[in-house]
Parts: sequence; C-alpha cells; structure tokens
Amino acid sequence: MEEGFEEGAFLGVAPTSSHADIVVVPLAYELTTSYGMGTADGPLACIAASAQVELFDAELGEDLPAGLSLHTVPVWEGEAATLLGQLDEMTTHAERYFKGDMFPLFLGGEHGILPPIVRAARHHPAVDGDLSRLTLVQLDAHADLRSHLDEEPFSHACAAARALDVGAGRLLQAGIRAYSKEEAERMESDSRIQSWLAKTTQHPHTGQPHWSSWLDALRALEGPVHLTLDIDGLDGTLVPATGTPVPGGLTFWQAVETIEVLFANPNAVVIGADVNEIAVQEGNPLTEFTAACLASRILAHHVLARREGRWIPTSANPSTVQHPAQQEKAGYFQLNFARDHRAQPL
Ligand SMILES: [Mn+2]
Repeated sequence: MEEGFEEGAFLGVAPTSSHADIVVVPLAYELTTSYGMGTADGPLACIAASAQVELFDAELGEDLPAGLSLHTVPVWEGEAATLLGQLDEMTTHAERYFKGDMFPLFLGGEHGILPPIVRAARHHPAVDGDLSRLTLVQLDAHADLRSHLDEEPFSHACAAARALDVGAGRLLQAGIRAYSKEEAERMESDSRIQSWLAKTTQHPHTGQPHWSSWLDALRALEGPVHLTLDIDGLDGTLVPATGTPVPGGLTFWQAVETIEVLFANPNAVVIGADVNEIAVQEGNPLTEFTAACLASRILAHHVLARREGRWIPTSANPSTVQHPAQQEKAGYFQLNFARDHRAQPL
C-alpha cells in the first residue's frame, strides 16, 4: 500500500479539508433483490477494490482527486422497521449531499436506491424543488419500468418507473435487453422515456449508428442530470457477481464513453451519480473492481467539468442558492405509497 493510504476511503484517499468537494456515499440497501444476493455488501467491496485503481488520470494530467477534497462517508444501513420507512431514511441521508456545494457519488446497493436519491435531488439548487427539470441517464440491462415485481412496487425492477413517479422529468436509458411486455408498452407510450436497446446498439454490423444516436442524445441534454449506472448494463462477463448478470451488454469502453460525453455537455450539469447493483463473489473481485473503475471515471470527468467551468459549486456562487418553496420532509414514501405489506414491519 502506498504512503498516505486511507483504509476504507474510496481510492484510499483521505480528505484534505473538512469541506467535501466530492462525497462517496455507500448505501448498503438490499430489501427487494429477486435473484442473486449480496448487493448490500457491494458498496464496501467496491471501496476496497478501488485501492487497486490507478490514481493517475491521463486526461487530468495528475492523480485523482486532483487537488479536490474527497470524502467517503460511513456506510448507510437502514434502521426503520418498514421498507417505506427505509426509503424515507435514505432520502433524508441523501439530501445533505445535494445542496450543490459538493458532488455526490452513491454506491449501491440494489437499484431500489434510485427513487429516494431522486427525491433527495429536489433540493439541489439547479432543480430548485421542481424535479421535472431533472433528467435521468440510466445504463442498465433492465428497463426497470415495471409497475411492480412480486407485488412489490419498490422492487429494483421498478426503480426507473418509481423515479418518474416521484417526479423526474425525463429518462434516457441504454444497454436495455431484458424487459417485460408491460415495460415495452411503457417505453412506447410514455413520452418522458427514450430507450436504446442493446439489440440495436450492440449489433456487430449495424450497431454503430444506434450507439451514435445515444451519444447525440446525451450531447443534446440541457439542465440538471443524474447518472444512474446499474452495473448490469455492462456485459455479464464484466460483472459476473451482480444481482442479475445478463449477456449481450455494453462494453466497458461504451460505459466510459457515456460518462465522457455526458460530462462534456456544456448545457447540462451532472448534479450526482450512482453506481448500483454491485455484488461480491468469493474469489472473483471483477464485479466490484469494474464498478470501482467506472466510479473513478465519473469522478475524473466531474473534475474535468469543474476545471472547464461546467460545474460551479453553489458555495462559490451564493447568488444561485435557492430554496424549494415548501420543504417536504421525510415521510414522503410512507405518506404517498403506504399500502398493505410495505408499511408493515420487515
Ligand atoms: Mn436496474
């Protein structure tokens, strides 16, 4: 281990200031997993694997985090007795990182972390209480647009649908290759959703124009964006331990290109990101290492966006600080979604 290595910190990097410029937020959440288990251990495994990621970044010309103060906060574990209570707890936890003065990178945990993250993002100054301004960019094998799975509307298989339900304005998704009839119909009928299917973008002969149209859509985005990267969007060979590995997915470099193009857009501001469905497999660290590599790419491109003036922290520009007219406190999920077993003790 290198000198100055901080155990338990992402990239082994200790904060250089009491204020965080970038915050890595592990969320050990796994209540609705339907197939493989182990996503609750994923965030800390990813942080441990990040010790093996090379700090030097050729585009930055220096080591990450390139003079910024990177904080890795203690892992969040739900304490509430009900699923809906835990979603409210997670929202409250995430809110403190969406004030616009730091960039949050959440590590999950199952994809069920997305609706509370989106809910928390309403406090970001660029969103200013109106989540319809927020675009979600999703890499995923699954559309995550089910109304419910096994009678559970907050299943990871419903994450994108619930994120739209809580108010997100648009959803762009790529890598999609496993979805139900209901989801196919919603992709067609809901004008907020644009889906790039892996079958078209990954086709060995005809895929390139489809992939280019995905990148063009990212270049055309405006306003606040949250990037939600389900690690199973990558081909299953790269992420064998994820909850539901699926063949036929994105290459590592396509995920990197998505990050590069999104963060380079001068008209969009990426206010946060999550890398989710990280899971561990004994004897094979590939999944968490792949996740750590992509999380590092996200941090590097956030640093570039700052350098080039595309991300200005609100603390450096107090005139942009605004407050949502009516701060809705925790209790949103319990108030709005409470029905039958989800409000019952776990
Ligand atoms: Mn997903």
